[in-house]
Amino acid sequence: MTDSPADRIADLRRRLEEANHRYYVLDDPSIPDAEYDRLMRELQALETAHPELASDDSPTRTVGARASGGFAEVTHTIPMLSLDNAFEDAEAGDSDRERFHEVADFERRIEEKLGRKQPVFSVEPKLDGLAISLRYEDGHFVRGATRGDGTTGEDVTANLRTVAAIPLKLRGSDWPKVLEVRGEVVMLRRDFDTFNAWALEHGEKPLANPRNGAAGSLRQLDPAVTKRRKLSFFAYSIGDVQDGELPDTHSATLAKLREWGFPVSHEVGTAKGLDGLLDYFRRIGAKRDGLPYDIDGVVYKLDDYEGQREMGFVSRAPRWAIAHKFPAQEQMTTLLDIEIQIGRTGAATPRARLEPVQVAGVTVTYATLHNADQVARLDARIGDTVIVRRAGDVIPEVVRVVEEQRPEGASPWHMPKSCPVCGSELVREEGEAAYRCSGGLICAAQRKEALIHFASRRAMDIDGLGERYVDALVELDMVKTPADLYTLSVDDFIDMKRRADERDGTTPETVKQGKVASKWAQNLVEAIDASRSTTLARFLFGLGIMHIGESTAKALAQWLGSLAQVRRTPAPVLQLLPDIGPEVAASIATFFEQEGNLAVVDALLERGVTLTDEASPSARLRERLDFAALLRLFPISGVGEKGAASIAGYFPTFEKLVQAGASHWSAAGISKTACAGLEAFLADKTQRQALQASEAAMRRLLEAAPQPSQTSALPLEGKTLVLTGSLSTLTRDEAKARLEALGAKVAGSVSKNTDMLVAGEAAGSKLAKAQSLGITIWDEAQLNAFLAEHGEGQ
Ligand code: D41
Repeated sequence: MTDSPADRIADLRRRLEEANHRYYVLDDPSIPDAEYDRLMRELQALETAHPELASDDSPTRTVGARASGGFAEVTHTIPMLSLDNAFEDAEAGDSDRERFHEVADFERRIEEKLGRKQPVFSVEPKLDGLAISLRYEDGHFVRGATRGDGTTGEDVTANLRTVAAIPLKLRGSDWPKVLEVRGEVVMLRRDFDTFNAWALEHGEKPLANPRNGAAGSLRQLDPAVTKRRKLSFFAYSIGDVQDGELPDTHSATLAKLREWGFPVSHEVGTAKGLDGLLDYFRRIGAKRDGLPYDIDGVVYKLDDYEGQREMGFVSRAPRWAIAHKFPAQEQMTTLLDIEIQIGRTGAATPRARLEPVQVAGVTVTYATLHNADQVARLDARIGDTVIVRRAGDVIPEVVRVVEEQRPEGASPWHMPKSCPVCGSELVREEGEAAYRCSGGLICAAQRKEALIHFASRRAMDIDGLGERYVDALVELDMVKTPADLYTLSVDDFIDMKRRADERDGTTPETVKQGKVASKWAQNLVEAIDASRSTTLARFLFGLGIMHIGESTAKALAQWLGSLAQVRRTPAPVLQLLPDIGPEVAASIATFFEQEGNLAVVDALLERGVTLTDEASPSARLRERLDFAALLRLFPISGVGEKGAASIAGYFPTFEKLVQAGASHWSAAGISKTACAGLEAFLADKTQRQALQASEAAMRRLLEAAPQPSQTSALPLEGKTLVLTGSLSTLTRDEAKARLEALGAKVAGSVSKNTDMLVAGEAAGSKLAKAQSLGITIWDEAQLNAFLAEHGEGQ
């Protein structure tokens, strides 16, 4: 920085003014608060060092910008003070006094000036909203104004009247004749979420954060708009007071305000001395993410007014209060590169490599950019100045680009055409945000991820085989697929460690420590061995089949029972299982169609992996698998749900359907269009084979499923049937015997107790009677279909 002080001051003032305008007037901040504070401090320091360069209109003289024009100006009878900030000192040592020396100095100054040890403070969360002042006369709300620059603000009375949290009439009766209450207007997180969900649905611009929500809503010219965006209010101090008594401590005043009907944060309290203040700071810090509103720190205020008067002010800030800020969650840095990460399933995600920057106490070098669309939305370009945010435990993300600071010649970013790890093409699936590497198991990135997933706790649970060892095993080409893990010996692991150490240039501990060092290798081999005995669900989950999470793996295991069944069940049959849609079914079937995958599965079994809980398919498959349900999954024109049911009623297997042919279909009463559709469908070899294979697989599955127990299982148990007319394919006696074998009682005459009439050729009065009684009537074809389906066919 070779600028003259005058140039630098001019530059800082211009940037701060711009930032102020964006923040206060447009509610569209351009730089993070921490950067703003840094610029402000630099300007203050320069102006102090060069008093000749001071100016009355410097941003150091006012806080915030003036009214944006739409609202009347209000001069605060008693100015709204500003708060000094205390930050953590990142470079200081470990003791509280060093780390929090700004707070320690604040507390010590008070102790010294008042000659009191361990003074009592009111302690409060520092809500991140918009400061306002509310004026009450004779208990009625008469005017509300924004803080503005502390001396003049904007009259937002009409909007504040729509804020339900602000009382229009005070409760009780012991309030002063004139009372000004100061506090923060905020948007609660849940109201922010609700509003944004609404905005997204209605194509409106979502709010950037709750603070902007509060500020933007309050400064709406139309109060109806303010009302729709739900705001809240919390009181934290008082201004003008006439004709009335107030308690003599701040904490008691807050209690009074609560009595009079003002919301006061539930987190307010009192604390003694520096230790008490820092305790509170830590307690609120730990609770921060669970609070209903955003806060950016806590505020300490000397509790007794007597002491406050004694401490007095420096310019506009009281010397009896200070804001202790949490480390900033947003920082500005340079985007050095956009790299592509390949995930376990091959998903390609762009991430930002950054000039390292401290964000909330952690060095951030990478931040997520989510996907290619997000990069385009942000218009992030290599070389850009970007804002990174880190909140709680979430992965840091790039939230904004500071376009004003874009270097010349920076060009828009595009997704690369090929995988940075294996060079295979990156493809975008239809309707998906993600690009994927098409390299499958040849891509080392996916290989590592596949192994880490395979070994993970919820999959094969190989204790101790973490990312570090998987990386080394893959990079040294010692392991290509999960099956290779089961061939590794203690010596292999020791060898791996030695080679990895050599490669990294670290001293091989294994050489130094000999026998002791092989203990970990022994443990690993034991853990791998222990994983050989596992469950079908864990094994299926561990294979890392796309779209197959833990619960789908469990369902597959429960319904199908064995790996062999999972392997050979085609997609349409899988789709008949609960919660398995076409995508999931296709993903499973496709996985087991790949030679490479099958080779890995076979190798795993050969190397001793045993599935301890394999069983037969579930008996309940009978409730889900039938030919009609299967037919419905195929695109047969003219055949809907009903059509499929009636086709399957007459022709219960693929073979019967094909053998019967079109003439029998129409003889069985299947409609012309359905017959034509069926014919066209069966003429398509691929379709026909798919149906045939599915039906065969379905039958195999049902055969493998245990028979339901005899007592409950007979399909005609408790039913009374009557036979009439002549049957062409079997005699009456044969029919009777078969029906009885299925549990039916076969009676000679029709009554209201008859459940079903089987009517053959030339049926007469029994048929007429059954019709008049509304009894179910089967023809010979239906009877045969039923007998065939239940194992009593010819
Ligand atoms: O929660 C807050 N944002 C908050 C702001 C608070 N709890 N207390 C505050 N107390 C004061 C003094 C000590 C000056 C009465 C404040 C603010 N001031 C404040 N808000 C904006 C500027 C100053």
